[in-house]
Amino acid sequence: MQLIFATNNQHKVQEVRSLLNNSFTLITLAEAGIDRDIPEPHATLEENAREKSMTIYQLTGSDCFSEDTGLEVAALGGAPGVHSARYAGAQATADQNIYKLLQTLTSQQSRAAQFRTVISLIEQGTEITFEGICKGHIAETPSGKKGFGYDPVFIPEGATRCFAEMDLEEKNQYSHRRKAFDQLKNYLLSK
Ligand code: ITT
Repeated sequence: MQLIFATNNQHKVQEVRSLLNNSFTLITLAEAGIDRDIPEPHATLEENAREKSMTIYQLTGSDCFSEDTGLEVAALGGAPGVHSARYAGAQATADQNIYKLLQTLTSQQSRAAQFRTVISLIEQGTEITFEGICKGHIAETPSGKKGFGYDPVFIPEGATRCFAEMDLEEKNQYSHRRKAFDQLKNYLLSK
């Protein structure tokens, strides 16, 4: 079975490729000959994930999936959440987003946070969704150079180091993305 992964984030492609067994063959947008920015205009991860997967399904007619991920900080009412990529501005870098997050949290007691991934799979025009959550907390200062996004400041529950200090194999033991993909793979294998 072949599925197009509707993402322009190469870090996500790398992580998801590391999680594939024989459940399906992943085709990137580049491999499918698609070069376009997919809009994420909505207020929820679920709606944005559907926008991305439906955009590519309508373009190709091929089964595909997308995922939208947000970092949800309890003391900030779930922010940056769906706005995680653009927290410090439309063109913000990961470092700028992290800086804003750490500044915002200086006055907060709780640093509890979670990553939440929503996968939207489109099979012959019909959507099915899967969710993965990784609970943890935001570190006082960034550490590590691995991973991407907020990985230098996120410490998952049960660990003492940030995601950015872990090899991918170790991040996968905890990660939101791995949990959501376990469900996608189980669904595909059970058919
Ligand atoms: P798409 O093309 O798939 O939309 P994106 O980079 O826009 O890629 P998202 O909107 O899903 O992806 O992700 C929002 C941001 O959340 C992303 O840019 C990262 O900064 C951050 N993020 C997502 N997954 C992460 C992870 O596993 N670790 C750290 N940060 C992550």
